[in-house]
Order: sequence, then C-alpha cells, then structure tokens
Amino acid sequence: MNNQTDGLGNGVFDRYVNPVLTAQHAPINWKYDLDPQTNPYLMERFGINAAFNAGAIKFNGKYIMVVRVEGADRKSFFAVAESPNGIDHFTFWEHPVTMPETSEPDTNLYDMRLTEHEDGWIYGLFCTERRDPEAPIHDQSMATAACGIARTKDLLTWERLTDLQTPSPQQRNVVLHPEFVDGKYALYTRPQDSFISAGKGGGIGFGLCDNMEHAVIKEEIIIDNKQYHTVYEAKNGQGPAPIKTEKGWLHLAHGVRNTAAGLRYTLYMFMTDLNDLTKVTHKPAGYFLAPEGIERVGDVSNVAFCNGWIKDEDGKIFVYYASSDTRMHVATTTVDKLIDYVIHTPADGLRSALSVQAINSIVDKNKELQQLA
Ligand code: M1P
Repeated sequence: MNNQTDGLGNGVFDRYVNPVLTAQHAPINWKYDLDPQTNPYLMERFGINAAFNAGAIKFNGKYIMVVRVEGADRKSFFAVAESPNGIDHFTFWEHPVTMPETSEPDTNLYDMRLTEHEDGWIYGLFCTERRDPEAPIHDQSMATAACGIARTKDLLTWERLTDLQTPSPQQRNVVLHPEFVDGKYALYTRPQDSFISAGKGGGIGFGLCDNMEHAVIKEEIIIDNKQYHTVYEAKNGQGPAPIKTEKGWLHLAHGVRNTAAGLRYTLYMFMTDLNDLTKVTHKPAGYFLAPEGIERVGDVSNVAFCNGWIKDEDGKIFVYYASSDTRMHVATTTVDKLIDYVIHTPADGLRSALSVQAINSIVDKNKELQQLA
C-alpha cells in the first residue's frame, strides 16, 4: 500500500500514515506448509507475532531493514526486508537470516545495528540473550544480555565473530562507529548490572578495541548519562550508528523514564564533536519522537525504539522506528533539519523555572517580530 505523510509535521520530521512493516508482512511461505498431503486443513505451522526494532542500510540502491521478527514461540530472529523508496512496499527476502551461533548458543537474538565500516565490512551488532547460569531453577526469567557480532558483504551470508567483552556484566544497545579512531574500532555501549535494570551502570558508553574478530573493550567511559527527571532517567541506549555532518556527529538514542503505568521509551538526539567522539556538544531538551496514537499500543506499550536510519546522497534521512515492540514505522527529515534541531533547540534546564524561561524567550522574540510587522 502507498504511504503518505500524516500532514501533522512539527518542522523537525514527517510521520507517515501507515506502518512500513508488520507481522502481517511475513511471507505465506514462512507460515504455511502448502502441501495438501501434510497440511490438509491449511493450518498455520509457524506463527509470527511481531516485526520491529530494525537495523537499516541502503544497499544496491534499495532501502533495507534487518528486522527483529518475533515468532509466536517468543524467539526473535533477523530477516531482511527491502523497499524501492524507503517509505512503502517493503517485502521480506525469501528466507530469514541464518545467523551462525558461537560455541555458546544464543537463546534469543535481537535489535541489530548495521554499520558500513571503513574497513570494508558491513557489521551487525545485536543483543544475544541466554539464561543466566546463576539463575535458580524456580526462576526461568533471569537472563544475561551480551553483544553479538557478525559481519557480511551481501546481507545474505554472515560471519559470526566472538561476543564483545567489556568490563560490564551485561550489555545491550552496542553500536559500532563507522570510522576508525586512532586506528582502533570504536563502539558505543550500554553497560548494565542486570538484565532489565541498568542499575549502577547505564548511560551511553564508549570504548575502543583493537580488532573485531575478538573484540575486547578494556575501558568504557560514559558519554551520555542517565539523569534525574528527564526522559532518560531510568536508562538510555544508542540507536543506530551516528551520522557524520560538517557540524558534528548526529546521534539518535532512546531514553526510558518511569511512570505509574510502567516504563516509557522515547527517542532523543544529541551531537558529538567531530574530533572528540566522547564530547557531547549539543543536546536538545526532552524527546525527539514519542509514540503517538496507535503507536502507543502493542506487546510492550508506550515504546518508541529506533536502531536504524538511512541517509541518502541528497541529505534526506529515513528514520525507521518501532512502536511498542510490535511494528515498524518511518519518519523522514533531512541532515540540515536535524542539525538545526540539535543545535538550536534549547537544552534541558533540568528545572521547571528554566523551562518557563525557555518559552518566555521564544514568546518575547515573537512579540518583537510581530511589533515590527
Ligand atoms: O521493551 C522495550 C525495549 O526494551 C529493551 O531495551 P533496553 O535495553 O533499552 O531496555 C530491549 O529489549 C528492546 O528490544 C525493547 O524494544
């Protein structure tokens, strides 16, 4: 179905009327055994529950998402979907991705971030989850999360590398920076103490490693921390790999806050220095994009999550975001708009009084303009 903008833009980006990908896009061939001998009732043999949290890349002229597809069995796996224009007509490739396992098989894989690295490989970094070996028998939900690493040249065949090692007991939301830094690979991390809670850890970390075949980060520094009474008070995580601009690196991330109804995930942005990736130079207050309308409802409601965006040659940006751990959407904008948004939107004053001051300065400026008119 053709997609169109919803006409309610905020100047920063445009939302679209329809999601770009849902569980209903899963091919019939994945779900049904079409042989009347073995499936006389034409029963669904493999249920698909959701299609969300996709990595994204432009590849051979096509807009590609590497989607987290979740089966009715609750296992996630990756599958490639492509579109000719980035906003509609996404179709899955024939087979889901066959991701090789390490010597310690993954129970669950999800949330791939794709990076076209200057070393010539396309890397996919994702979360690999396994049951916590320390978990008592009565607890079947304790898990450990680590960063799995794979690389490819064609998105069809993946070489699995060893899982990332860092000083932190668990990791999620790890992203590879596209350029070398002092001859090393640079990674954004999200250290956390336990599976759900970031605990004493959290914040977007940064670390260097010598190679990706056996990636080891010895030192992680936090470049963007959790902060009291903000949209990233409970935890946060880097979204896709940052986009390089003449003013700095544009970052998209998710922030999580607590509410009486549970956690709320929104997307926010910041910019880092071109010469010092650990230095945040600009950070607008609050969220960039929050779940709206139907986006607020799903398997895990009130969640906007993004781990994929695509920048076209002409500066157009396609932000692929998931709503409520259920479906994929796109929002479009441009590099120039995002630079303006990040640099000129007031920073969080961290107090109500300073929020009012920020509004007043806009009102006063507008009054001056109106008096001149
Ligand atoms: O359910 C919301 C999100 O929760 C996790 O994100 P984070 O590690 O930041 O808490 C992930 O499981 C993510 O896939 C999911 O969308």
